[in-house]
Amino acid sequence: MRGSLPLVIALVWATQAIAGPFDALLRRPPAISPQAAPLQTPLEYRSQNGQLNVTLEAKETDTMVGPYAVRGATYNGVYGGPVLHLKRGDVLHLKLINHLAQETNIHFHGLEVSPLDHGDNAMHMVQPGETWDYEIPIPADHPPGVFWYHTHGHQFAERQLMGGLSGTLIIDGFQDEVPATKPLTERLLVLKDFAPDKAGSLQSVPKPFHLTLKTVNGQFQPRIDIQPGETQLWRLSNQTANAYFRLSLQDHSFTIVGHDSHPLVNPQVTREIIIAPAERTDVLVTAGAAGSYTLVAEKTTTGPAGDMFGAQDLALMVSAVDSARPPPAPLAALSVSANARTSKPIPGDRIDAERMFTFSSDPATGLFFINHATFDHEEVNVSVPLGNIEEWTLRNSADELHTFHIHQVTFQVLSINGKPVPFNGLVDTVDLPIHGEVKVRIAFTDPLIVGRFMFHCHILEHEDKGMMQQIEVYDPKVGPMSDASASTHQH
Ligand SMILES: [Cu+2]
Repeated sequence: MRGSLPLVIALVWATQAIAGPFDALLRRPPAISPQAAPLQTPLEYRSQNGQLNVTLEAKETDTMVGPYAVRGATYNGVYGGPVLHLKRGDVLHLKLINHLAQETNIHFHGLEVSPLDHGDNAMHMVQPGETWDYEIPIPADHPPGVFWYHTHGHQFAERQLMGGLSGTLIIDGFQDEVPATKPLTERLLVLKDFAPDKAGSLQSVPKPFHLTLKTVNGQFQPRIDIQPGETQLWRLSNQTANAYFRLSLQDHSFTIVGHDSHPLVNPQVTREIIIAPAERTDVLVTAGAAGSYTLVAEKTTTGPAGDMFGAQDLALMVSAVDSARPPPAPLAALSVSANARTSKPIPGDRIDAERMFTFSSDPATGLFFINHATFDHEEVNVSVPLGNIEEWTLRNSADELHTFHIHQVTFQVLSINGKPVPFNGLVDTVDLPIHGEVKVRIAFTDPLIVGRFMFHCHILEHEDKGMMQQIEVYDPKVGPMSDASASTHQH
């Protein structure tokens, strides 16, 4: 079935919205009115008594993105994606019904859970008209944070995800790990980017991405309310197929307190945050004097051979006294609880294997490779005995960025271009600089992760065109199911 069915996601233009308004939008976005609709959280589902039972119907959907009528593919009709709330120790029962004309499935990004059977099994495809029941027990000691789930249909992932097939999964408890954030108003900001072609079709994703609609929680240019002097916790999740976000907030700075769900050991104050596809960033924002401040997505580029994403005003932060709410309390000193598991480095006193992966592309064929091979559903590329702690060198030999992500585990970034990186929390995604390399340490030590899963570039155009490999973590008492790792070095 793979590759054989056309994806029918079309954009239906609002009568007045032929290319002109989109072009105008990208040259100079309209100023956002303080009367804009307030930022909302999309459809939410919360676990009860240790269970979350939810049915997600993947279907083509006509929806409004601001003033623009678009046709995407959504879960339960919500372009911004339903939000699933769970607690550690809960079990997620998720029924996926595929109403699309092509295969799809769901991957639970960042969760350290089983990849087998009805678990986080991104190898299993759900055919058109079929239903699949995911059962994801969240371990009692699982790190809390903002995770997300999305389609992982190889060769369809870019278009399906851009059309809307993603959502957020929050495991409660981040605020317990960073106690100063407990009293703060928490906001989820899901960043998406929709790029129709000029004919109004997402049948093929247009290049370059000169027409894009950037949204927050599926809303076009919403308003974010805050009081002067108030600090809020904004939890940003990049749920785009390909787009990097470079965010600035007029007259304000951000304090980064979390990355990829996990607390930063050392919070960072910055005027600008860059969020790669699939990454999550938790920031504190303290509002200045009463007034309106624009949250801007600045222009980004992924390199000479990559893509350009135009600037757009994303949202308007409106700072105003709200007499219905208590005046904001000062922020307590930031520190990370000793219980935060992902805030401890991975021990490096015993490294069981070192491997090298080169991320490359061929402009002539448009294919993308890891170690000179495109993804093969049938082939296990790396075989790892459970218990290994490994160091991987990830080399980018292309004229554009790649974004490394591996399922089932978090990892530690050791160095970027040979320069040691001070430990600042574990991550599940890392940017590979152009013609550069990143060294990471990964602990394949949790018995839950035994099975086959993937690592890949999270620029989904690249993943769809081959930049993905399969890994097997096996129980050494049983032995590997496959004969892999011939192409990588072990010692
Ligand atoms: Cu890539």
